Amino acid sequence: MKDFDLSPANATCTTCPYCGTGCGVLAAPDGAGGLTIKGDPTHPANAGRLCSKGSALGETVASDGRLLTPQIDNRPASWDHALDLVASRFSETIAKHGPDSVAFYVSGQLLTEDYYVANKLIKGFLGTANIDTNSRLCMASTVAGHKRAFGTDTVPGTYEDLEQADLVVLVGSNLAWCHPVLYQRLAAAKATRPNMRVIAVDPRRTATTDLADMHLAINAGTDVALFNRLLSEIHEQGAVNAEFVTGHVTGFDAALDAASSTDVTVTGIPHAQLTEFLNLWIRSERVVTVFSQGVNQSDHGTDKVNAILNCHLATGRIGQPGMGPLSVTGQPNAMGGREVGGLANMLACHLDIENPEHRALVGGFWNAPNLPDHAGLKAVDMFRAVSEGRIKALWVMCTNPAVSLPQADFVRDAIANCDFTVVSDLTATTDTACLANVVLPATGWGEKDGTVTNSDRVISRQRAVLPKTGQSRHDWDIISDVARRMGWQDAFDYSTPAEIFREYAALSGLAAAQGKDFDISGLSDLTNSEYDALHPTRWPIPTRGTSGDRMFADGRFFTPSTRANMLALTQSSAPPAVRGTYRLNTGRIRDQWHTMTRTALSPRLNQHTGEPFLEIHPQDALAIGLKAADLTKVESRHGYAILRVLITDRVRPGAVFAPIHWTSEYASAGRICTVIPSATDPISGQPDTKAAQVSITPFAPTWYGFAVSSSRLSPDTGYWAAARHPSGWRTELAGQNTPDSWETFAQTLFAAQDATFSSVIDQTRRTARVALHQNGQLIGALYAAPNPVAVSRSYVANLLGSPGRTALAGHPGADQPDPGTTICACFNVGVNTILNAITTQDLLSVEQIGVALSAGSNCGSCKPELAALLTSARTKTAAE
Ligand SMILES: Nc1nc2c(c(=O)[nH]1)N[C@H]1C(S)=C(S)[C@@H](COP(=O)(O)OP(=O)(O)OC[C@H]3O[C@@H](n4cnc5c(=O)[nH]c(N)nc54)[C@H](O)[C@@H]3O)O[C@H]1N2
Ligand SMILES: Nc1nc2c(c(=O)[nH]1)N[C@H]1C(S)=C(S)[C@@H](COP(=O)(O)OP(=O)(O)OC[C@H]3O[C@@H](n4cnc5c(=O)[nH]c(N)nc54)[C@H](O)[C@@H]3O)O[C@H]1N2
Ligand code: SF4
Ligand SMILES: [Mo]
Repeated sequence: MKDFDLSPANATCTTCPYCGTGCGVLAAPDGAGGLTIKGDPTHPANAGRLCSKGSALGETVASDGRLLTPQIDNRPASWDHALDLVASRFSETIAKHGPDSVAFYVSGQLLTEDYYVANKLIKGFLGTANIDTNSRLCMASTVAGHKRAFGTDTVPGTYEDLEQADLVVLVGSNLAWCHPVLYQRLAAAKATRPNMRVIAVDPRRTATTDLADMHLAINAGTDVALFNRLLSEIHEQGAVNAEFVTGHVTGFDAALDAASSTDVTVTGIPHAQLTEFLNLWIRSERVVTVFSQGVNQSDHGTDKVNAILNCHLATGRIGQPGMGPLSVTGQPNAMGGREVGGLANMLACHLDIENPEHRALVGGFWNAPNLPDHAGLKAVDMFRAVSEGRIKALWVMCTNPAVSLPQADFVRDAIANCDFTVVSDLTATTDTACLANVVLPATGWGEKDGTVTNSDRVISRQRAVLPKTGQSRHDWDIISDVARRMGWQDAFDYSTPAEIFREYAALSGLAAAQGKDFDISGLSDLTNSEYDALHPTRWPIPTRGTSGDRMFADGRFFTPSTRANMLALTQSSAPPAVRGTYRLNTGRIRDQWHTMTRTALSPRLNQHTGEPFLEIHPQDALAIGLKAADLTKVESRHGYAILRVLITDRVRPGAVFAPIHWTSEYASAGRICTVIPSATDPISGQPDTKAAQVSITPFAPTWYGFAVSSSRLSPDTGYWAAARHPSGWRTELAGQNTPDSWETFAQTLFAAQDATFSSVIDQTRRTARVALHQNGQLIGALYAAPNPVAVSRSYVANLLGSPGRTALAGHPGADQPDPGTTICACFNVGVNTILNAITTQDLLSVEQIGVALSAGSNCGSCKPELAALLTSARTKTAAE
């Protein structure tokens, strides 16, 4: 790995475009089309740290595959032509069918300035509130829960609270993989304060639960029962903060009544462990409860959120150092999008669309004639309306709904059949962009300028460090241009993001005068150069030079009475399980980001997990007849996916887990949202993407294969999954018709005219190994067998581009060690190398592994896995 010479003085200070931790990044062009990257030591979120995804950012900015010009019906077009078409089709549709016949579907990855302009155009000028965002799939339950309890969508605490707490409870959060730098901050704090306790509440075992002091393996969907029990216990033990409740809370008695009648046994948490948890929570004054998608993505996610908030309100543990509820946001600008009013039921600056005074205020400020008086359609309903033809013109920006929305096949078909669809993205090959009439090339991270807000309300600048790719344009610029072409020249006469930011900041001052929390009016007169130089700063910022701190320190909330609301909640009962079905939980893996449009471009990020998989308990695998590394068909009435079986007791019997990331770009049938129904939380409209009922059957191919190749293959087999490797590509294959001739099959598969083929075909065992050489170098190899092929994958992939004489063997000779699957993506260190070093060098800690092999010593994302390997190696030694 290269030694970086980046200092804030000669690099660009910007922000990571992935998770809501919001790490500061230093970036400088590397002269080869990429960037060198380092954590920004001055940024308050990360103080120089980065995770594996952040560290690999430089590998994801190359222009290969980027969309260079606008496209109309898959053909290049000029911007003029494309934007005229968009403007005229939206105008005509509105004229003919009314404003509610058009919609925008946007994203928590847009910058605040992009988001503000999109929201202003559709709500202020097109006259409909049909704008929703992928945050509906992500944070909507938290937004609704916060609003019910606090009157506004306010995150009370800061990251420092995590470090100052005596107890941190992680509910439905795989922090070690999904907010790795926050996790590292937590781990570092724990190392200096050993009395600090971390408890993880999650139905399955994860990298996060492995390292927690206690894992409450709760029955999925029963978090309300757990926190209701906690509320009753707080009361029973006399731990209610009577002064706080009397002075600052309403609804305590009703909440307690409802809580007292909850049956906690539905959680399945053993009695002794439950008692320990309750006592620890009650005795620790400084407690932070972190929550994420195991809470939000539920058909009663808002109740889950309020069940947590209730306990903090009853004890007054909010707004003070080291205590409070902390919703960790998913996307880099999930918070900014909420602030700017990107959800269908909000106006900008936390104002409400259904409130006539708020509407008048925003309408007046925008000089907008057309503000709708009702909320727009939420994501799931929006795509239903598209399917039913009620929405006839749709503009999707910075999100990939054909992959990430429940009932993904239904959504894909709805988009394909919509009268007019526009997609703004970086490439034209995403599952969604492929369906659009018009595809507009947006600038990507590294090329654009603006602001984002992270999970603890810190606003940071993203800054351009590279020139624009091709003819791409900034999202705010594209939207403003369309608005001007529709006739609103003055309202959208922006030429810099700074102008948009100033306008937005000024509006927030008016909202604050209405009693709203979000106030950045202190930044409304920034000059362009001050905006460019803006340091990370936490809102509220009512006056220049101030920076926000914890909210609610004075016990005053943003309700009319200034009191917070506790809610009476009942644990909703789970729908009856259908015989023969399994409960499908879905989530993230360490090194991929969402639909992989960027992280899959980095070879090193693809070495950790190279194909879509299904975690299934050994007992269930046995009952279904699935063996390790088999393929399985996961199915519901909405669709199916084909995944690699990973037999593990990390999931419990009856439950399975699959990652959300794979798309048609990287696997034949890896889109897991195809099987997910569109059940939503009735209050927030957030879909429950963690509890589909699915059937699981073997996908019984007649042959399995694995190929490595210098260039990408386009297999036409029953199953395939492709991943980049530093030397080329790795492709998993399987088929239901065994080829008559493996040589012919290989020739078609590799399509390499000038290569020399050598092969070993065993007709009796029905196995085949084929190697391709060109100019004395290995350019491809194929291994096929009737069972999952046992070949040392990283070993043969590493042979690409070398003479590769051992390629046909498929595994290293006795004198060459097989590194095994990559654990440390930064230094490419495999599992076998690590295990071998642990035993031969008597390594006892993650730090010692770092010294011996460098593994874990850069971004630290693999530290949880290193710790797990140490434990397993020690357990093994102890058993020997
Ligand atoms: N590596 C990586 N990091 C990411 C992302 C990514 O794509 N890749 N995406 C970002 C985004 S947008 C988001 S929203 C966040 C999400 O971050 P997380 O919410 O931490 O991630 P998930 O894996 O979706 O789900 C978290 C956990 O919820 C558990 N869970 C499921 N059902 C229940 C339940 O009923 N109760 C409880 N208590 N737990 C349950 C799951 O088993 C899972 O381990 O991650 C962000 N960070
Ligand atoms: N089953 C299941 N489904 C889920 C979830 C789950 O846990 N389980 N999680 C949900 C959650 S929390 C989330 S956040 C969503 C995420 O799902 P999506 O938002 O659909 O996923 P992304 O891959 O982030 O899509 C972003 C798209 O924008 C493009 N893009 C990147 N930068 C820019 C830019 O600057 N401008 C423009 N115009 N385009 C850009 C990318 O190439 C990509 O195509 O998935 C949701 N779906
Ligand atoms: S934790 Fe990782 S993905 Fe999240 S912002 Fe920081 S570097 Fe980016
Ligand atoms: Mo998310």
